[in-house]
Amino acid sequence: MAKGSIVAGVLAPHPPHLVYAENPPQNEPRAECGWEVLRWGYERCRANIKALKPDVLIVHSPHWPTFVGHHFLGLPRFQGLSVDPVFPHLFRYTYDVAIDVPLSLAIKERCDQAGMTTSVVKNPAFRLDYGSIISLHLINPLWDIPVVFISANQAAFYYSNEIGAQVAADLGHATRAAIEESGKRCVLLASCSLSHRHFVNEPEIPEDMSYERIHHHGQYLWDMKVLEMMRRGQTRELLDIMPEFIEMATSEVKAGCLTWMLEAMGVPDYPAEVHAYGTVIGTGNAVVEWNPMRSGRTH
Ligand code: 2X7
Ligand code: FE2
Repeated sequence: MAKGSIVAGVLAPHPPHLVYAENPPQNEPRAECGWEVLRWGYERCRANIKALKPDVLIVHSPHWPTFVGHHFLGLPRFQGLSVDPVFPHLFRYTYDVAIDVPLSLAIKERCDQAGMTTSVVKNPAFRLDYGSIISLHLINPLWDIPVVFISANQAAFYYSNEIGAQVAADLGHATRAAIEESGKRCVLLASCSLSHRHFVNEPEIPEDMSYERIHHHGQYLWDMKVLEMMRRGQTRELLDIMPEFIEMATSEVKAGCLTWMLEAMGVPDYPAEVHAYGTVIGTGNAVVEWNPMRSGRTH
């Protein structure tokens, strides 16, 4: 069997507004428009990912936070209604998701071997988190590729951002080892925003773009700094400043998603492709693709 590989990694933010504005049949609320720059960026990224013909999409999301280790899904199918607790008027999404259970359990096994705490969800009524569902929908609205969900273990981040990063890195290395053994072509999704201060009031028409802007300038400067590092392939340096970015911009990368993905990909030193940057209720969001084939690097 050929060695499995990570064929791409995507920073795939999950504001529910983006699915709301797309009006897919799975989502109840209807929108007129909104957040086009981000949505068009997702469109371009989606085409690149589709061209890679991945066997599996693996997603790590802050909205499946766990406090005793990392959790994995152990059933082949989950169906249900996902409702964003803060934006229930924007996101009420009926999902039907196929899980790659062998790969999910193989990553769990690799984590166990590395001395990490894990557990497996076997409750068919378990409700999948909205962050993962949104990123997966925006990357593959047809849902025709099996997925693996990984929970965000927050215990180490409570201790410090630096220790949190170490645990996220261990998870990344375990993920990569399991993928290589699986023989599968995988795409990783780090489901998070960049800067994450947001407004607490919404306009009467949520998609009224005359209200949409960054929460404050300092936050924008941080987003531009980290995007420039991604565009230059300075990923090691980015990981070095991540603890400070988390503090200064209240960044959602605190959940470990981006660190997990970059570490699993071997800390790529080639330029990432920034498909779009935009704000959603004041937060900074970017769709960014690390694709070794497109950057001229092979595995
Ligand atoms: O979960 C989110 C988010 N991360 C960013 C913006 C708006 C809503 O929800
Ligand atoms: Fe979020």
